[in-house]
Amino acid sequence: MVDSDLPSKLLSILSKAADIVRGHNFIQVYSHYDADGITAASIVGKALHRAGKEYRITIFPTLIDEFMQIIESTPSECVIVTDLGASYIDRFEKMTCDVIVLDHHTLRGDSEKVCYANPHMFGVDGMTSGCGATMAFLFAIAMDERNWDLAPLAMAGIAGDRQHLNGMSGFNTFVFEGAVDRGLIKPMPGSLIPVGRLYDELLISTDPYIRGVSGNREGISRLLKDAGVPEDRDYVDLTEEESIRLSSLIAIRLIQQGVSREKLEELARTKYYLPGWNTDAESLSSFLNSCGRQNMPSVGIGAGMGDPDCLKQAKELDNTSRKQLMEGIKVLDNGESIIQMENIQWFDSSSTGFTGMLCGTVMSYIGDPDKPTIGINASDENANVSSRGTFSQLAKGIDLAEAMKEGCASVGGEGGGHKIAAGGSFKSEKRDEFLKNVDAIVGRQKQGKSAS
Ligand SMILES: [Mn+2]
Repeated sequence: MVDSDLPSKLLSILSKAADIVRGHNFIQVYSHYDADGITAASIVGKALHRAGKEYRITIFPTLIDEFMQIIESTPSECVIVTDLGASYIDRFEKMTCDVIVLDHHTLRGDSEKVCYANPHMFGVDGMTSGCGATMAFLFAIAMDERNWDLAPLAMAGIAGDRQHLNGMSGFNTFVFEGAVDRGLIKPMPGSLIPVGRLYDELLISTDPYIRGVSGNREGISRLLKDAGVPEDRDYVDLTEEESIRLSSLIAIRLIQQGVSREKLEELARTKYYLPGWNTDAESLSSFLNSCGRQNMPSVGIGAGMGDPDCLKQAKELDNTSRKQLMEGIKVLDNGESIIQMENIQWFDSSSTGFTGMLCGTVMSYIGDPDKPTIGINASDENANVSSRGTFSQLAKGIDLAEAMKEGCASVGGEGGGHKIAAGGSFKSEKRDEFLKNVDAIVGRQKQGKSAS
């Protein structure tokens, strides 16, 4: 694939962004704290470093009014916003400095004044076919062709936003094919078996979450014994027969658990090995994600920009958070913690955090596959809400970006995101009212579809 496969309007926006940056000595970068946001910021940081620019990177957990005010009061004459910003274009327009926004969230409007690139502007789906890191990467290669070596980071961002699940599409294809041609990414066949030392991985892996096995020492020993696989085996050392026996047993257990065909196919997805990082894109994304979640995004940025000590620390943070996530899931998998409403199901994550990640696991492995899952952390004055759906729910008319936007607004909060995964915040005391409203909104969305 060559540049001509990208829309010419996008190329002109990106080259304008590159020109703007070349005209400044110092650039302030703002990004999101998840794996996509951290890879996007690392890519931009590397590109700025190579261009001899001074820069500063600030990471936000989400873009709300309070953080928007911080951005608006920046003394910097040039600002780059990655993996955030789509909802605030009108406010960026009013800023007097140069503003570049590289985002992929739901488009609320274009801009004359802000140098803004979003896949949705070009008929490319920002939920599946171009993420924050993709847009940051396209900007980086517009700055300098040498930045192609940052493609593995973009791939980790793509994996972080789960845009690799159904294969590469849209702008991601451009990044992927160019990186494969350059030997920077090597696709590997998929498997239900977690990568790494099997016993250890089964103890902390939640994708798949195998009921009675994952996080359960006895269960793991029994599964490995039934499959005739020694406990100290590593994924890469499995014989073909061991691999077939083990993946068959895992598949049977997941089917008994009620896991959808959609999810099983997703689990057997292609993995993307990154030779320069000696790991795969999903694992790198998990390392960086854990840094953001544990309030150490700077470690993630350091790791993303290639610092070996930061990468080591990121791996340790990842191990810790995967253990905590497993504990959170085991608590939810007791049959009572997930509360069923007419059109949605929800759980309280106030004591554990990890709201979004728990939401994804509940949706795939524990909850009712027909209802969107909502997780609410109301441990502070302001509650954080996450929601996850499935592609088959979207086909029935459900749109969680709209449901979160409308539901949060109905109780004086703010929300948004993607149709399949969205979130927001509102005053914790409004929790029950919010749930009642979202239940009604999702009900209306389903009715709208069946009526049309
Ligand atoms: Mn993103």
